[in-house]
Amino acid sequence: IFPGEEKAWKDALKSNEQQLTNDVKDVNAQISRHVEFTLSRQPFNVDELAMYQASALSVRDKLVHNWNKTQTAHTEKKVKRVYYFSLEFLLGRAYDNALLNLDIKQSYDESLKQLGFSLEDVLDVERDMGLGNGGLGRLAACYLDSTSTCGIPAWGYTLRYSNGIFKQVLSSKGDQVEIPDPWLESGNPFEVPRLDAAVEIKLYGQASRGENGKAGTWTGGTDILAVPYDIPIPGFRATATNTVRAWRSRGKVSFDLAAFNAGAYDAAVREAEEAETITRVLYPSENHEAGKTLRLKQQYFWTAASLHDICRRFRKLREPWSAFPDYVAVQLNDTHPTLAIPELLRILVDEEGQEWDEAWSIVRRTFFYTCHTLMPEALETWSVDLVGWLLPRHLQIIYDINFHFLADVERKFPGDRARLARMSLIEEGSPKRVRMSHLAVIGSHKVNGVAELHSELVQSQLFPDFVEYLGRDHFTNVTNGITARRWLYQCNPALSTLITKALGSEHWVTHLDELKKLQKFAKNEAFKKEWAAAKQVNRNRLCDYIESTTELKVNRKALIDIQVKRIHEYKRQSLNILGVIYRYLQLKKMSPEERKRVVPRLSVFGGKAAPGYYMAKLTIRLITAVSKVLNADEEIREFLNVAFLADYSVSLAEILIPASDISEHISTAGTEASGTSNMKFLLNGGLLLGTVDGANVELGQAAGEENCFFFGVLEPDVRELRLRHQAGQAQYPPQLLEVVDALRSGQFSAGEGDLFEPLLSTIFNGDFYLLSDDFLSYLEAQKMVDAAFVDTSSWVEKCINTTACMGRFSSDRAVQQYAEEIWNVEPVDISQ
Ligand code: CRA
Repeated sequence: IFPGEEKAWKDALKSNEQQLTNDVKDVNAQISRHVEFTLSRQPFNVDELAMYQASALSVRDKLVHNWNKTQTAHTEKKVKRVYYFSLEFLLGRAYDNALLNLDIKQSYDESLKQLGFSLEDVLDVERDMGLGNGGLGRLAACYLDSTSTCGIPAWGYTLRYSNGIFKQVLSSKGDQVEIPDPWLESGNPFEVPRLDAAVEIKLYGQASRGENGKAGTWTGGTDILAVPYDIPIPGFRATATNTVRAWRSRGKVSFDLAAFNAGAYDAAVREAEEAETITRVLYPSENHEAGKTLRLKQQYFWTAASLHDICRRFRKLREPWSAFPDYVAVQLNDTHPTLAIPELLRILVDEEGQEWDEAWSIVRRTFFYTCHTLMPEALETWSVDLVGWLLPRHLQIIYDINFHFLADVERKFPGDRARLARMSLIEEGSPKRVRMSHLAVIGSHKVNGVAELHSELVQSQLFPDFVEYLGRDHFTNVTNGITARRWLYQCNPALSTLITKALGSEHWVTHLDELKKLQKFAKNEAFKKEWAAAKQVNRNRLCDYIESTTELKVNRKALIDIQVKRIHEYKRQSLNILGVIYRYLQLKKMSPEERKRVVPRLSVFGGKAAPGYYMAKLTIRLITAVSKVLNADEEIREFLNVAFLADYSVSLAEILIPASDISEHISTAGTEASGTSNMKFLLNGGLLLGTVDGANVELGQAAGEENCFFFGVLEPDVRELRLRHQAGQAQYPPQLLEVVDALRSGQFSAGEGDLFEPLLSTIFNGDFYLLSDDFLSYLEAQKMVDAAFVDTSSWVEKCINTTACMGRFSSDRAVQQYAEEIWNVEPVDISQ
């Protein structure tokens, strides 16, 4: 395997390895080598950014070393790998995570000190990899972290958007303003470009079917280059290092010399520009599909490039195609990558000469589909005309799949025309549309929802016909999980240190069930004191952040109540802020003496609104407006304050999550598929205020309902209540009307009484998200929170018991469950 002299190579590689040691002196040398040779700088010329780059590159060297070992082991052992296709990977920052996973943070801290920098400041230079919108993208990041830690061979496939999720700033009026996020501006030391592994991807052109299911053709059209950039994902104290491969689009001919010579300067670069546009920006909406052409191009470009890569790897094994599913499992993260199904079929039939039936069987054993939402506005359909124009061969294949599929449905349910229409891959209408979720369900081996309640609703509400047709076993549940590395060990050193001290080792970081042992300390007064002290460290860190980024002065003893997530009507930030207004109105009625008996409260909000989502943006305006009024009210602000923190991100979450006393997960029952920040807050010793929805249900079962604050209507009642609203028979509680009156008076909108009318009118016109039905029980739950918080000792006990029960919500558990029950992929020991 070595070109040239084996000994020469081995000696050289050995000497490279020896240079990766972690003594401070060696680390100094490694960093300075990058300063001198990679950055080509002199010590006097090193600023924080340069130090970040040089030191991060020295860390990358260590990651790359493990990475190569991992990939070599996987290849030599011919293991089955899982490929996680996700249009979003919300990785956040990589540097601190790598230092902790490799257990070299102390050396770097000391080294940077000696070289004249503070590690903390240098870590702060890194920009978040914001290649995602929210839960779905962060879930992908947590899962890759866990595959590495658990030794499961995995690749993440995604797009390398040159602009990630937009940066959110607030205008002086308190409205959201979106600013681009060109995160790659000063380079990314954590990626490795693989220019040699670029592949060509076709769009448009002409297609023809083969006869009797034989090879068809696809010719003409435009070819675009897909260039991979690899990001190493280290396991915790493990050699195993998996990869996120992110594709960048490039023009095939970057410059048209003939056009340039003819004086057509624009035309000379147009084609390249158009090609590059595919990965120029992440679509900034969550749980909503706009059906834009560029989005479909992104989806095809990404899935085709990824499958190309996977097939190339498979061909090297020289196995028959029927063995493909023995080496390859592809997890489709929501419907976004569904085009992978007709694309693999196309490769097998048109390029590899497989018979249709055999090819379809290979496809169905390769793919697995996770459904992340029930929101009708998020379920993807693409117009048949658009698919046919962009991907003519794929449209034929989709029609052929549909033909065989509907014939089979007809055999099982003869004469049931309505059923055929409901199940068809094509929705009739004008225009006709391809239903991507139907294609994902029948082209996959298993379909899973992301929490128990959601998985049930996926079967009963979304795909009941498919459950009857394919059988119950085709559907399953894997409740989401989070990585304790980032979401406790890294973001909350104060609590992590305490837990490690109590449990005697760091074993819990990779075996989260061990937190159970904390229960025996729940009544230990000394331990409780330390627990509360750790929380105060985190509260102070957040309060410092708030005071340095907003004009607020906050009460550091106040109960910190946090709701951070995308702004969406179904997540009901409006319920929260209406509750805050109610609290304010009551405080105003109290005497100063009475007020002193009230538990002071700091309500923190954060989250981005999709740029075109009017109601969500108005909700932000309402929150910031209330914040201004409260903060200006000298009588009240000590007892109640509201902070809207701009530009919620992974890094900001790392500051917020450890600091909460209460966090709010208050979606209308049946609307939030799982939620994952709920798990993070509880893991960090905050308590849950939530509805009986998504993973809240299982969190409540695990932590014990006595440690959570649940309220609100239950999912089975939602339909009936909505009908009641539509029939105009709904009741509006006086407490809600009091708040509405205050808003209409202009008290929170500088006299502009109708500013928030569009928001209020949704409550009085159908109230789809059932604010009026849940308002009273929400206020009740908040009252119980206040009452419980007064008794500090029993409050801390609840927090300890909650954290102790979070083991099940580890993403290690989730990926192991996927590996065993869905992918049939085994962990690999890299050290042997
Ligand atoms: N928006 C759900 O809404 C869930 C995550 C991850 C979401 C969340 O409740 O926790 O997925 N769905 O499973 C989604 O993106 C396209 O659907 C989300 O992040």
